[in-house]
Amino acid sequence: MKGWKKTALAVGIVATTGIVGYVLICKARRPTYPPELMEEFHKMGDVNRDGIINDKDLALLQVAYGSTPGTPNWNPACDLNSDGVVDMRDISIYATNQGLTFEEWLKTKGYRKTHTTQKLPLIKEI
Ligand SMILES: [Ca+2]
Ligand SMILES: [Ca+2]
Repeated sequence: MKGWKKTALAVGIVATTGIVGYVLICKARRPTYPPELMEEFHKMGDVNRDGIINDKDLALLQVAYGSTPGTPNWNPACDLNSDGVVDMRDISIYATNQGLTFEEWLKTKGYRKTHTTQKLPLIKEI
């Protein structure tokens, strides 16, 4: 998902008179969304937690359909309403929100996206 996780990696090789070294610069961008927001979106139907409610989530719901804790196909991530069974109530939650992305949903809540950029230490070896 765009904006969910971005990683930039730059590698350069430096060659000077008989000395070969490398410089490695990494920048990692990670979302700073509160975990409770991500959990709330998960419970709206984002079973696989990839930031979009789509057919991949439906496929997981179908596999777990009819299951309860202890049955072979039980997947607690599919129990969207946390009632201990994966059934039509969970499918209904999914269907209501199908197609929604995490960022679209955040906009409806008036939440502004912020990211932190973590600059990793410069590694230089000669
Ligand atoms: Ca998903
Ligand atoms: Ca359920």
